[in-house]
Amino acid sequence: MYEIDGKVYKVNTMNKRSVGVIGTGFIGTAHIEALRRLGRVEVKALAGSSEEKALHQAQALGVEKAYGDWRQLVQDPDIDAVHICTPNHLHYDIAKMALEHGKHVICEKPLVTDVAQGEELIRLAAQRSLVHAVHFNLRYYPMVQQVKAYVNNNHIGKIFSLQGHYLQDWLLYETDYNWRMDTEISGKSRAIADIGSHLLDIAEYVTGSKVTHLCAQTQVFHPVRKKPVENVQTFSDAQSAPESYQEVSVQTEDYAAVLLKFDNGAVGNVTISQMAAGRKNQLAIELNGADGSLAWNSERANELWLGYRDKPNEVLIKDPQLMDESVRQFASYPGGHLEGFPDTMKQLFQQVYDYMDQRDQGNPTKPPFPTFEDGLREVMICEAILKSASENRWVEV
Ligand code: SOE
Repeated sequence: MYEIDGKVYKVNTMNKRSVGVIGTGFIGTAHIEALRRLGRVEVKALAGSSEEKALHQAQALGVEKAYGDWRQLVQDPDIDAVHICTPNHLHYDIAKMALEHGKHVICEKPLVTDVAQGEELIRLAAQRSLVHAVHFNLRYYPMVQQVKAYVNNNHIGKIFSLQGHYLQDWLLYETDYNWRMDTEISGKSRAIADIGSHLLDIAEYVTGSKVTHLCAQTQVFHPVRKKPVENVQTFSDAQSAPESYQEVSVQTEDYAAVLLKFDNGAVGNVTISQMAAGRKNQLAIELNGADGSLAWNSERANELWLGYRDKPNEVLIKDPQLMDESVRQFASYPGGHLEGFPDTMKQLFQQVYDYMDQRDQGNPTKPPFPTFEDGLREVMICEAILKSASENRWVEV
């Protein structure tokens, strides 16, 4: 209790929302860290693919409850919201059961592995009035928000074209392996669903327009890979000895190149690859408009390039004071204090948990964060890309 100018204040540390995180890999850990930065949320439970893994992780991160089966977490009456950070094939079953048990759901991308599943989850969440979000966190880089603000206030005029890429190199060698190679676990698409979905989400988000038609080519550069006998973590640098490999065939794409048409008349092209040596994890996007251009990439996340025909180009360095007022909230630190990947997650979760509070107080607005509708949108675009590539023609989205 505090008394200031005769008024009594009490910090409420009791009514924290209880959250459960399913998945003990790199992204599950990142969710837990980001959630803890919110203050108003308590990560009460985690679930892993075995009791041993869950216990180990709970111990390492100081989480009270550890479950070796996600169903136990989803049925735990103490849990209000569930974060799904598992391999893709489990997203639908977990989200469905969580919604049926009245939990809000925050799910990793891709939301599901086919459109019908996504539609069902959206119906279910609406019936139960539950909050649903998809982890398109890359929207929340402060400079991506600033791109959107520049587009909204017409800084670069009518947009003619968009170009972008999402490139990684962690799957370059035939000896690189991850569960994402397995169609049963990852779904029919790999590079597009895994990283292309972020890029296409940002493309539609910042331009405020939708892709209507696309024409794609996809490529599997290593149709046979050497799978280590031991399980490998995402982005693991562990090198196994050759005798511990087994050869497996891989059907999902390492690469995709896609031509796009947008409903505002703009056109675009994007390249997605998980086999681009030297590109660790680079999402880049450029918009070319009638009055200027904007370019940003995630490996120089705090810089935004502005290009002009008739005056010198500029680089805006992230600084809340210099950002559009409408998006300053997405930069938590002053200029010169770099923000990155973990901050994007904090910003997304901040909006999701604010929204839950607003709803509880009876003030529902339109969710400002990516929802299951946005998740489904990317699944549809992904299916269209695969269809276009296999039929060798333009398709409608
Ligand atoms: C692996 O490709 C991965 O972790 C993606 O799943 C994430 O969404 C991306 O942020 C980084 O790369």
